[in-house]
Amino acid sequence: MTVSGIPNDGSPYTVSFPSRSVTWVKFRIAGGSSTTNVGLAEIKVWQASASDAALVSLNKTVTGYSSQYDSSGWKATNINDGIVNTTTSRGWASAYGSSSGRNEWVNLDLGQTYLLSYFTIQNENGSNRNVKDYVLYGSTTGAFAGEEFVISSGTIPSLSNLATYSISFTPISARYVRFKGTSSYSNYVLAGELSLFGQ
Ligand SMILES: [Ca+2]
Repeated sequence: MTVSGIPNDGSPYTVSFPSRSVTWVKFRIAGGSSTTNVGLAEIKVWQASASDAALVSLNKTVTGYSSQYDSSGWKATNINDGIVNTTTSRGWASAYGSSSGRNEWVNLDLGQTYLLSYFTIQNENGSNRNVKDYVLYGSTTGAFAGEEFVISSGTIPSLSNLATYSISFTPISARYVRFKGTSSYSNYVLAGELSLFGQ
């Protein structure tokens, strides 16, 4: 990025920009203030904090799913529509099956790459039927054909009606994500709402 207006009186100058994941930074001087000598007393690069993260998955495109219980109240696109517990959108539920050994997933295209740092799962209303063991994958291509990487995995507790559970992880960049459930507290891999937070 191009920066201009750096003061010449010793006072600090703060430059904000969208977060990026990088290993190296280069500061190149393009012009000085008044002499042929230019310099810089100090440069500090700040790490983005989780508190800067915003909801980045709301109503983003569902690009695929393993199964859905029906095409209305429990369809895959209900997983990130911001709605829980209405007759038209109760959440995403997989097809009926065992409570373990499942491979049920929903893929999302976030529209651009974000530095993701945490997600929340909100349970449906009525009973504790939510997803239990999960893996959240990321991908830069959306293929999920071997190029994907694990963002976070673990166990979500049994949640009461409409309860929300938050899981943080080491921030990582991804545009495409797959939320996979391998077990559940019911015969459905189910989430009222999945919310991804990043910047
Ligand atoms: Ca929903």
